[in-house]
Amino acid sequence: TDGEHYTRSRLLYRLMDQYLQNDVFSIQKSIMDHVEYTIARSRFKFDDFEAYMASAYSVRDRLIESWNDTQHFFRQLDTKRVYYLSMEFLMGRSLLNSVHNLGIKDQYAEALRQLGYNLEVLVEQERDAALGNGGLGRLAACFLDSLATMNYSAWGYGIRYQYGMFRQTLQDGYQHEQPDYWLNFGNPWEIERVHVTYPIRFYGKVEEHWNGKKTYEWIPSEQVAAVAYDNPIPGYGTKNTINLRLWAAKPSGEFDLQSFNTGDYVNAILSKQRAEAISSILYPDDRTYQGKELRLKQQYFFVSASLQDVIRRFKDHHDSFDEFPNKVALQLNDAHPSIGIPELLRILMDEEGLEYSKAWDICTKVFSFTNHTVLPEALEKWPIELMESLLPRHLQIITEINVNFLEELKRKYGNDYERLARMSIIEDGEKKIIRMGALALVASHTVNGVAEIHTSHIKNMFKDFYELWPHKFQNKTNGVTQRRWLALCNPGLRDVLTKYLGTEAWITNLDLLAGLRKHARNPELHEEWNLARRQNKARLAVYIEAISGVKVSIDAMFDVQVKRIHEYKRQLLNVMSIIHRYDCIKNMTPEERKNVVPRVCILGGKAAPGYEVAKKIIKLVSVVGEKINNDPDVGNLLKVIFVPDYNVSVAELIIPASDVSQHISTAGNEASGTSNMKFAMNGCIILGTYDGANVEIQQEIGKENIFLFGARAEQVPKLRAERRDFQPPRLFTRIIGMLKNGVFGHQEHMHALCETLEGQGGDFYLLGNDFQEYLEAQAGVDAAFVDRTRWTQMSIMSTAGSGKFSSDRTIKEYAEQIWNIEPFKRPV
Ligand code: HBZ
Repeated sequence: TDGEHYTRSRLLYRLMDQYLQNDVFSIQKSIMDHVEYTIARSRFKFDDFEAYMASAYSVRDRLIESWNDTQHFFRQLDTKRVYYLSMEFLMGRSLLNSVHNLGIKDQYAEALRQLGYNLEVLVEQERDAALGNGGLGRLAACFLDSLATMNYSAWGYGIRYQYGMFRQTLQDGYQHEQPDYWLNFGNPWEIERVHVTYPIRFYGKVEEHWNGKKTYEWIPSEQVAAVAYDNPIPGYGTKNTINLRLWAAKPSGEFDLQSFNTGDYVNAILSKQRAEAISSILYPDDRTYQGKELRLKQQYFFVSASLQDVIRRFKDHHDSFDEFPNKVALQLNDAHPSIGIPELLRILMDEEGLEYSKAWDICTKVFSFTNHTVLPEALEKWPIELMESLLPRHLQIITEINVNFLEELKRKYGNDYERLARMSIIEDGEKKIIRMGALALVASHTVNGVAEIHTSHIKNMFKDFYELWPHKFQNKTNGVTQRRWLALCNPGLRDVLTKYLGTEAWITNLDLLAGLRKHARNPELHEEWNLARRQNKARLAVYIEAISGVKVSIDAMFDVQVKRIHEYKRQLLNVMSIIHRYDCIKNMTPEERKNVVPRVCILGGKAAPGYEVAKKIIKLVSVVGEKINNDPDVGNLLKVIFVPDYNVSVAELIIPASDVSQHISTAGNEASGTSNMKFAMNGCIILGTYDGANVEIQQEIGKENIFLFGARAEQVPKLRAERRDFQPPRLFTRIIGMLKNGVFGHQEHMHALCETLEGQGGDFYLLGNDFQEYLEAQAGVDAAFVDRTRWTQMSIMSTAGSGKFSSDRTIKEYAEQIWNIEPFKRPV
């Protein structure tokens, strides 16, 4: 009755007043309740890990409130939502980020202090959520932070891998991979939604039916269930909290009845168990593509679950699909989720009864696609037989898309069969192959590169498509979230920035950093700037000693290269210049040595487990470090450190403590890079090539505040063609000689590595060509470093010029120019 309804509403409103409070006492009470009732420990005795868990659960309670209200708010407004589909989300830790974004960091720190715990210590108890390889996955994580902070109606969709990125250990200088069973002690940040589950089907056959029109019925022979796990993502300075929904594979209840009925009960159970394998492991291959069936299964698994979820949500509010493109934007993070294109068509046609033309029209209005690399080995291509066996209906649909597309091309280009062959989604040849990149391009309304130079390269890489649809191509230069990558990881500098800018508003408006420029010569700022940075270096020095036993001086220049190990990123070039430096020092008189700028060279990064050359480079760093660090003749003038298990948390420690950071890929290979932005923001000087976002960083912070060197991208093809007649510089061959002659031992190993640089077809990444200019740039870095005033000014100017590289700027561009969505801020 109305009366009952009224009473109930009043009750609910009264209960709303009971929302969790954020004063110190309420926080303490909620932490203690979780100690006792969630982790079942005694209020009088719980260790740091248990205190971390209880704190995390208490923060999660607050996230859930905000999450619920935000979702309710969006539902009521029936907002257009963007769904970010990504195989990878490299989130790192959540505790500090959550309390910071919710605006309750100080209260938690104080609440814990009074209880006898230290927030900074508890933070270290958390395991990284490492559900990604590198740049692509971390970009997705930064984007979620910006989407939430800027009040966009957005969800992330991905896979809840049981094993994230492997843990790297070094044994005798060699990389070893250890499983990352990150869920072992429970994950307090997620919410399991046992009722949000969808069937995901594989294999089987397709039947045709005729009832007035031809219809298709897919009769799959395997089924698993996708179960949702929600991870709330709080915005900063807003009440909005958005969602990252990750799917886990579970055995499906129904479907296998047949095998149970055959009587083989035990084997039927065991075969169901295998369902979980689908979401068990993140492929650790960054840009090396192997046509593994499990990977295609993973892609289809998470994309199908996500689309079913999106359509269910849409249908809650709508009876027809006409409005679908006005309510849904689907972003493909690289071509990995592009199996979603035929999946959406399948659902719309086979399950919702739409005609092909109508379904296709919808498809082309909702999908957009980001490309992250021009390396050909990263392009995903699936053998047609694999698709036919795993997803037979999808192969039919892809074929239909392709037939229609080729017809369109014929109308336009006539019988230009070469062009048709280049553009076809299905590559003809001895073995037919499906080009997922082409599929994504044909179906998406927009394709974007991730930095200006990269976008100009993809126009070239997809030349035919660019000629056909120039309007589809856009640039969206990457960005990073300054919440995590400046405010949180560099509290010392944060205070200095806020003091000199007179406001904390830069935390949501990074352009304000430009206001530092007018203080760039202020000696008081110089002093405070350097003090903050020195404290960061001191913290890192403690860590380095703990992991390597090597004591480093914080007066030395910290020279850093941390990123995935890959030949194109040229860690080998860095090591060769270190060897050169060592060689020079060894040949100096004591008088000359007085002028050497002491350096600590820090390298870190993981190699794909099957990437032999990359693994050899890691060993080389260890071997060179071993020799140099123990050479009393060199002392503090040069140290070489390999930091094992580089991940988000280690990056948060290293980046604020770096003086120089290296981004030295062969021009034309690094799509953008995002750590370059993090380093620049934190006042570190970039030493790099004219590649990726380095070019735009230089434009923003000024030529005089950055060291760029080497061949330009447009020269690279010619240089490669001329390799045959190329004579590498004498110093370059000298270093190769030292390696091969056993100066660092391990001769066989060194020979194998040097082989990649020598002979016909060797040195594909042009280390020899760039070596001389690299050494000159390095000398420039040394000269700048000894002039403390100049150096500090460069450092300030780097930070001041970093405003553009906030992911807030990037997300605003996607929202306005690709997704066509608006912000909706939840009222307080
Ligand atoms: O994406 C990186 C780019 O190398 C980097 O320059 C860029 O800043 C970043 C964000 O846009 N790419 C990746 O991390 N990974 C891949 O491109 C990739 C491609 C295919 C794969 C796996 C990884 O199968």
